[in-house]
Amino acid sequence: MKPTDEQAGAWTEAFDSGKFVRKSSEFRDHIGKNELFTIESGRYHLYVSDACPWAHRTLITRTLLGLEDHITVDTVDWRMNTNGSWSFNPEEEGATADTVNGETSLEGIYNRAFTGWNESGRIGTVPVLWDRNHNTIVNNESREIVRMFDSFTDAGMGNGISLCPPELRDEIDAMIDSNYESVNNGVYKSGFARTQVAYDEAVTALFARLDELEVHLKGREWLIGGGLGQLTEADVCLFTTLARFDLVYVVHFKCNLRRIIDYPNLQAFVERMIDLPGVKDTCNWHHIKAHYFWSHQNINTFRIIPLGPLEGAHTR
Ligand SMILES: N[C@@H](CCC(=O)N[C@@H](CS)C(=O)NCC(=O)O)C(=O)O
Repeated sequence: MKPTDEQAGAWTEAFDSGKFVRKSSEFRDHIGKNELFTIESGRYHLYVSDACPWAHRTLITRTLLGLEDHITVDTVDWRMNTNGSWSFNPEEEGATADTVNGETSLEGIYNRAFTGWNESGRIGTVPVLWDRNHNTIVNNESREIVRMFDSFTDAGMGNGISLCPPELRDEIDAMIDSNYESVNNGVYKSGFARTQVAYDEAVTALFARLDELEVHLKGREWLIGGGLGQLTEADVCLFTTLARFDLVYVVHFKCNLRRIIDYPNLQAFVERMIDLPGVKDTCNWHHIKAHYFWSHQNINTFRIIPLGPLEGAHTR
């Protein structure tokens, strides 16, 4: 049975037997693979929420690849409305106006890209990759946006780093796949579960995978490659979930078998990522914490934002 939007709270996703089921992203074009969307400096724009782990992947990748001068960014307010919509609010610290289209909400962007969007009842997620030339959304799936940014490197932009070298691509994809349902989406499946069975299942799978990753990272710095490994998209995709874990998911999503700080190798991995040049500046701990506890009123009725924890990734 599908709940009404109101029952679903802040989320537009469906529920199946009490399990949270994430909807797939709507815009799936690719810069560089299609004549419409050629690789050009200054043409593409990211709309992000600093709170969102999926959007955070695109911000970190932009930074690590040195694409700040080539891809512009606007940041929504951390308050997601109860219908799941995002607003632009330049008055809020760390948030901006929509500097490209002058919209006041993200729905406005989706409506520009897809006439009738507003009437369709859909809200629109971050991240969004916008094309100034065609005035449309290229893509709103973080994993694909991250991959596209690597092709800017091939076109001679940025600092020349690749986070997805062709010879590691299959390994990277397999690692991202292995972490997606259990960890990245797993925290949401735990937090939004509507039955004990659905919750138990999600949390068990989540921690089983974290246990495996803890072993995998023993004696390594990065998830992929020989020796200590090499930094790739797989690290970025895992990091944005782990960085939010102790601050938010342990309490808000009831992911409390252990904390990341209790896993020495996972904690070292999180700290290593934060210490990479520019990454700490992409971590807006206030937006992250305030967003979840305030926005999901269906699981935190009085919007109380906890004071702790005293230590964790956010104090790095
Ligand atoms: N599959 C998408 C998921 C993006 C997503 O779910 N973003 C959330 C914020 S963390 C959102 O904008 N939710 C608003 C809504 O569902 O209405 C991706 O990886 O880009």
